[in-house]
Amino acid sequence: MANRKSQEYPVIWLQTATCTGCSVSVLNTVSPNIKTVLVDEVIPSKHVNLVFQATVMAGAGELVIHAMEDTWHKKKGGYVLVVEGAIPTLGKGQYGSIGEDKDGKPIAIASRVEAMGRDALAVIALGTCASFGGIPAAQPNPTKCVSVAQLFKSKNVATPLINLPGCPPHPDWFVSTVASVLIGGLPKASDLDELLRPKAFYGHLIHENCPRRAYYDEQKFAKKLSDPGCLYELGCKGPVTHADCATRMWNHGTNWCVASGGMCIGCASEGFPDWVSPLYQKTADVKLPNIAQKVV
Ligand code: FSX
Ligand code: SF4
Ligand code: SF4
Repeated sequence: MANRKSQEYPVIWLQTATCTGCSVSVLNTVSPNIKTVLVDEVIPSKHVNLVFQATVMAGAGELVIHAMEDTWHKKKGGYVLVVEGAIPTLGKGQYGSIGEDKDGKPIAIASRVEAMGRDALAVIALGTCASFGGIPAAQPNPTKCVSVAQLFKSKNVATPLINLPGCPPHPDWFVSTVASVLIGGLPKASDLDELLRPKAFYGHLIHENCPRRAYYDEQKFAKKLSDPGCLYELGCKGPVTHADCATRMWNHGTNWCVASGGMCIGCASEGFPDWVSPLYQKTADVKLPNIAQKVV
């Protein structure tokens, strides 16, 4: 347990238009495990206080909404807001709301994220939906979903924002980001790329570190997913997706998409899912070294 002198970092985690896959992924963190992250001192003398997270908190209803709003008002400028999911901007809460106003009317997700984002120390957009819109914002986008960055831009919210895409994101990407904020404060501008992703995790293309890269360079392409060979002609999105899955791997280093005989569908890319669809079709409009003359 965190000791009394430990410095507390309140975290409010809002789930918006999401499948909850981001929560499930982060809860599966192995090292450190989720108990250490949430209950113990993940960094000596500093600990996270997860005030609101609908999937894991024991309470419900007014009690938890009150706890959330209490933290928002009393810790203004001192809490971290995590947003999981895209933000529906159509309607007045019909497509997603959190709590009610004093007249009993639902408070729309978009106004919650805007107001609580404005007062936060920093905002983490967890997952592709929060970072770029993702599946809820895919065409025809019936609820006019936007990313956190798009919402903040339209509402002039200037709070520091970190995007951690991935559908779902790797638990390490979240846990390490939180740990690095506890250790060294907010990331410097040079720690993030132009899409506000930490370069430590998203600094390279999947394709740069893929164990099948030698096949690609030799133009030995798989004809079906279970074949050895590069999966590019079957639709692999590794050449257009920035993430470290090939070296970090998933499930505590057990395996990852390409090594398991599947391919990268580009779940962490800024264009997922519209831009990388059809998933199982070659990305023919990308010019790649040593390949364009043969397959494009
Ligand atoms: Fe789901 Fe998160 Fe995908 Fe989106 O992940 S895993 S649809 S990124 O908001 O819960
Ligand atoms: Fe690996 Fe896909 Fe690149 Fe082929 S196209 S080398 S399978 S990342
Ligand atoms: Fe997503 Fe590609 Fe990583 Fe698989 S390899 S988790 S599809 S970014």
